[in-house]
Amino acid sequence: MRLSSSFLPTLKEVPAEAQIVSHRFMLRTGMVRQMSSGIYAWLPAGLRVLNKIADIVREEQEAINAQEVLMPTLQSADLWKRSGRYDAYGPEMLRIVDRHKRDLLYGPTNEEMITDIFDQFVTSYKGLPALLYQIQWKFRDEIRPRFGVMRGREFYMKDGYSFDVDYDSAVVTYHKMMLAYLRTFQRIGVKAIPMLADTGPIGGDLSHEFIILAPTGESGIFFDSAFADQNWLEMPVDIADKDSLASFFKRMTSFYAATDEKHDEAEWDKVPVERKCEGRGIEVGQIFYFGTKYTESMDVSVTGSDSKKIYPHMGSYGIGVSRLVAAIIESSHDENGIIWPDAVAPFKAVIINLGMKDQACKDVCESLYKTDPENFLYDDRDERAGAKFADADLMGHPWQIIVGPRGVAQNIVEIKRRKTGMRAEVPVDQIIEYMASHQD
Ligand code: 5CA
Repeated sequence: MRLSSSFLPTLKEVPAEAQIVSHRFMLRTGMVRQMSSGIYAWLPAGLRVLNKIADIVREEQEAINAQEVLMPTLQSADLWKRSGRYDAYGPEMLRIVDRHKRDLLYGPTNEEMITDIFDQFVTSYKGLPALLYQIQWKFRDEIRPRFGVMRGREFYMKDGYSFDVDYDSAVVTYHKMMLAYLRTFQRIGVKAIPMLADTGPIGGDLSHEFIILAPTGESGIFFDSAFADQNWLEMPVDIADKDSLASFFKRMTSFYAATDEKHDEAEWDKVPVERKCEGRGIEVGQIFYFGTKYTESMDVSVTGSDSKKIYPHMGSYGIGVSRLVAAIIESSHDENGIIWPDAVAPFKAVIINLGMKDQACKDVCESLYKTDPENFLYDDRDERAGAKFADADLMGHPWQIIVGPRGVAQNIVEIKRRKTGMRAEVPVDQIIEYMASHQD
C-alpha cells in the first residue's frame, strides 16, 4: 500500500480519553475510532490486524476439526427464556423490541442458539461429537466500557461450542481445544498462560482463562516461568489419540499458574524461587466445560446406542479477538510506539523513501515495493525524514527499509528491526532474503 494514497491517518496528540498505552497507540495510529461509548469503527490498519488474528484463530480451530458457522448477532428472547438465562443475564444484555413487539437481544454469547441449531439436526449419538465455532460480533452493555477495545460494549469474539456423548469424551474435546489455544496464542506472538478459572454466568465446573502478562491487566497472576518456555507448536501431540492428548494436558497443568482468585500459597511455595513470576494479566480467552447445563434446561437430547435418551455434554470456548489487538500492544510496545509481532503486523515492512526528489531512490523504492505490494507499506509522502521515522516506530512495522540517496548510490539500503533496534546495511537485491533469515 502506498502511504500517500491510503487511509492511514496518524495523530500527533495523545487523545485525552485514552488512559492505557494500547488505547493511545490504537487511536494515534488510526486503527480504530470510537463511534459511541464502547463501540468502535475499525479503520484499515486496525482491520488488517483484526483479520490476521482471526485467520490464525481459524486455522487452529480447523486443525482440531472444528467447523466454522456464522450465526446472527440478533437473537430471539424466546431461546433465552428456554434456558432460563433471559432474566438471569441481567442489564449487560441489550434487549431490543421489533415492530411486531417481539423481544430480541443482541447476542452476548451463543450457547442457546447453537444448542437450538444442534437440536434441529442431530437426533442420534452417531451425530456426536460435534464441534462448531464462529467469529462474530457480540454486545455486552458493560456498565463502564473502558480502555478502548479492551473492554468494549461491541466486541469481536471467536466462540466455539462442543457436544459430546459423555463426560469422558467432552474432556477429550476440552484437551484438544486447550492445545488449539496454546498454538493459536504462540503463533500470534504472545505468551498467554492458561489458569484455572471461575465459570461465572456461563456455568460449569471446568474452566481455564488465558492470560497475557501486562502491567495494566485487570487480574493479579502467579505462574511458573517454565510454562512460558514451552513450545506448543513443536510438541508432538496426536489429536486423534486421547492418551496423547491427556499426557499433553497433564504436562501443561503441571506448571503452577493461578489468578489471585484461585491462588494457593501452599502450592506456590513448591515453585523454585527463580521461576516464580508474579504480575498482572489480561484475559484474552476462556474455555468452559459445563456438561448438560443447556441441553437439560432446553431439553435437547439424542438417542444413545441403547436407545435411551442422552443429554449431550457441552463446552464453550471463547477468544476475545478484538481485545487481543489491544492486549498484544500492551505486552509489546516501547515509548515510541507499537512493536507488532510479525504474524499479526498490519504490514510486514515499511519502505521509507528519504530521497523523494531523487530518481534512483524512487526506482529502488518502487522495485522493492512491487515485490510485495500487499504486505509492504511504501512511505512515499513528501514529509521530513524525522516524521517518517517517528510514524514508522509508532505504527510498529516489524521492519523498516530506509532508502536514501547516499546508500542507493552504492546499491545499499539500511534496514531496521523494530523489535530489537538492530540496524544493518544490506545490498538492495538481498533485502527480501535478509528479512526472511533474520526473524529474531
Ligand atoms: N460463551 C463463552 C465462550 S464462547 C464466553 O462468552 N466466554 S467469555 O465471557 O469469557 O468471553 C470470551 C472472551 O471474550 C473473553 O476471554 C475476553 O477476551 C473477551 N471479552 C469478554 N468481554 C469483553 C469486552 N467487554 N470487550 C472485549 N472483549 C471481551
